[in-house]
Order: sequence, then structure tokens, then C-alpha cells
Amino acid sequence: MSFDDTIFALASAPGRAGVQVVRLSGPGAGGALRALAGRLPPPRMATLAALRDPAMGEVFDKALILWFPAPASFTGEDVAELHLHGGRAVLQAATAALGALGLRVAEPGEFSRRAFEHGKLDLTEAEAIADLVDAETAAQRRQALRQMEGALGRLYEGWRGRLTRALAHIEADIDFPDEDLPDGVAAAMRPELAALAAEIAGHLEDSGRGERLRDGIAIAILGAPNAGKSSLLNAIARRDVAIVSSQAGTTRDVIEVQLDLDGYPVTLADTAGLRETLDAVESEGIRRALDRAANADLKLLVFDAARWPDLDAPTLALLDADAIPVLNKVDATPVASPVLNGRPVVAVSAATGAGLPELLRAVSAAVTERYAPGAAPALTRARHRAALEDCHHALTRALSAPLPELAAEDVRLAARALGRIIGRVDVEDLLDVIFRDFCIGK
Ligand SMILES: Nc1nc2c(ncn2[C@@H]2O[C@H](COP(=O)(O)OP(=O)(O)OP(=O)(O)O)[C@@H](O)[C@H]2O)c(=O)[nH]1
Ligand SMILES: [Mg+2]
Repeated sequence: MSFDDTIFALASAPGRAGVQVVRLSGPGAGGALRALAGRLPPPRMATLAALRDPAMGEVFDKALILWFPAPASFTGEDVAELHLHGGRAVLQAATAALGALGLRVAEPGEFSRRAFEHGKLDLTEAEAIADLVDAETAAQRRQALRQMEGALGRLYEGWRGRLTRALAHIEADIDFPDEDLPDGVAAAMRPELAALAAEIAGHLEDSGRGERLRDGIAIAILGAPNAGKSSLLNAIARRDVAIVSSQAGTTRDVIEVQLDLDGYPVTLADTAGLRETLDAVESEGIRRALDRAANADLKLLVFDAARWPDLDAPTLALLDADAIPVLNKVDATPVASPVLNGRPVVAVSAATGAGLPELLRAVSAAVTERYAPGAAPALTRARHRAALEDCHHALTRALSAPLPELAAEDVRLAARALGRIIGRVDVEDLLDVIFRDFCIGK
């Protein structure tokens, strides 16, 4: 990808609409705008203009145009926007005119890439734009917006700054032993490194809060054949997603439904009924069900009220802190306030809908308790997690390193791991800190 050419792309969704926005970025953006509109409008002022294809001489739309001269633009380059009427032929005409002027269609993500290259965004902010565009629920939107405003980038940049400072002190001790430095500068950095390691460990141990919010919270419905799992899925989803029948062993494959639960993105999975079976297809279904149970963030364990208080053993074996026990079919067999191991069991009827609001409230409470945004910004991506784990390992090694040279190397690796997250890995700022703090070399 070259960064000195001028690109353009449709910034809004394709198709018929009131308005569609075409964005231009690069050194030729101003020239292209002048060629189409006959003039450059004042910067950042929406201006109505007749747009003409310079080659054909024909006016192809009357549109609002906007001009953002560098560097005060999204990409940091000269940027122009054409707010065209939303239609295929108008877009075709604009594309042809811009192409004839020598502009090229942007690659996916190229505008954000350029914004990053010009220091307008760090990588976490660029990723947050993608997350905000993809956000389907309110909680996802809030998390993405917070990250886009730089909360996560600032947290990591703050840690990296502290590491860089500690490294500067350790390196100064190594490199300039004859200089007039305070004694034990390197040793004095130990508490700081230990504190950083603890903060990063705490951030890593947030039970995947931010990642779940971004990717969806997995909830599995589990229980014996005929307990009414598929009926429950259909009742919660309010549509006929899974086949229901009085035959035990109806569901084989895992059936998923995406839900917005009080702003949280949830994937609800119906599974095969748990039992011993000789049927190869059914036992594969049961294997998949148990796999889902192991990987779910929350489990709904569905029991049949007809058998209460005798409960299905394979289902009962899955009861843990992340399970919500559910007693189904209470329309046929009413049970008053069922309790299991001292925990309340939610009594429902998938058939009549009785108890469903209570069940959804219980699920919502469990989700909120685990995944509600905290005061500190949450880790949102596997990429960040991997880099933070590298950082934490390196810090742990640095704390037990026998020689300052080895400690320095590990602290350098730790800082680099954080730099990878935000996309700023450079050594210049290390030198800056050495000379600012110690004035060595004068
Ligand atoms: N009376 C009553 N019957 C129900 C209720 N929920 C489900 N059933 C019936 O129970 C039978 C089994 O329902 P399913 O939803 O297919 O049960 P399942 O747990 O998915 O069964 P498998 O897929 O075989 O594991 C069907 O005949 C349903 O109509 C309920 O709340 N009340
Ligand atoms: Mg089923």
C-alpha cells in the first residue's frame, strides 16, 4: 500500500438511500474536488455544489461537499466528502469521474490505516472504530465508544510509559556506572515493576469481560431428552427455531440463536438431550452438547417437573456457579418454590410462557454480574490479551533476573509487547527519558 496516492470510497452502505457519502483522502483530494465542483469550498463548511464530470462535461449530481485540509482531518491528509444523492447511477458517475482524475478506490480499512500512519489514532482506537461499526447491542456500542475515545490506549500507553521510565533507570545504572547517579537506581525500580506486574495481572484476570461483550456471551441449554430444551429456546427466541417433538432425542445438532439481552449480545444454544445411547448420530450430538457445556459462559440446566424432586443425573453433574437450574413443564406438574442445593430453581413452562420473565431476569442478572463494564476499561481482543500475557511474562522474568542486564532486556521486551498493542514500538522515547531524567552526556 502506498501512502502518497489519493484514494476514494463509498463511506455509507451501498444501495438506494436519501444520501450516500463518498470520501476522498490524499494529496489529490483538493484538486479532485475543485475539478468536480469548479471550486474549493471554505474548509469544514457544508456547501451545495453542482458536480460535473470534467471529461464528459455533464452535471451528475447536486450535492453537499465538504473540504478538510490536512492535517485537521480524519486521516491527517487532505480529505473531501461528497454527500451525493443515494443511488447506483449517481455513484457510478462519481466513481467514473474520480477514476478518470487518477484517484483509486480505497482498500478495506485504508482510511483508518492512513489515520494510524499519520498518528491520528492508535491501533486500539482504530480497532474500536471497527467494533463500533459492528456493534449490535447497547453494551457493545458503549464499550467500543469508550475504546475509540482512547481509554484503552491510554491505559496501555500509561503502563508502557512507566516501563520505559523504569528501563531508563536500569539502563543508566548499567551504561553509565561512572556518572554521578544516585545509588541503587536499578534496585529502586523493583517495587514499580512489581506494581505494574500486579496491575497487568488484574487486567488479564477480568474473566474475559470485554472480549465476551465484543464477541457475544455463550449460553447453553442442557438437559435430558424431552425436558423441553428446544421448546424453551423457541419460547425465548419467540420463533420456531428448533424442532420440538415428544420423541426423546429429537435435537442432534447444536442450534444457535443470537439475542440482545438488556443490551448484552448473547448466543443461546439448544443442544441434544443427555443420555446413554447406542445411536452414533445421537452420541455425536451429545458429545457436542457436553462440549458446549464446557465452553459456555452460562448454562441453563433444564429439568422436567414431572420427575421433581428426582433430577436427571447427567444434567445435575453440570451444576456449578455458572449454571442456572430451570424446572420446565410446571403447567402440567405445578411445583411451589423449588430449591436445589439451597439455590432457587426457576420454574417455567415453555408451553404457556409462565415463568419466562423470571428466567430472563435471572439470566440477565447473571450476565450483568459477570460482564457489566467496570471502572477500568476492559480487555477487548485476543490480540491484546496475547501481547499483555507476553508483557506479564517478561515482567515476571525481569523481577527474578540475576543481573541488571538481563532485567533490562526483559523490561524492554515487556514495553515492546505493550507497544505492539497500540502500534507504537520505537526506541527514541527511551533515549528521551534517559536524557531528561539524568542529563547524562549533556
Ligand atoms: N406440558 C408441557 N409440555 C412441554 C413443555 N415444554 C415442552 N413440552 C413438550 O415436551 C416434549 C419435548 O419437548 P422438546 O422441546 O422437543 O424437548 P427437548 O428437551 O428439546 O428434547 P430433545 O431434543 O429430544 O433432547 C414435546 O412434546 C413438547 O411439546 C411445557 O412447558 N409444558
Ligand atoms: Mg430438542
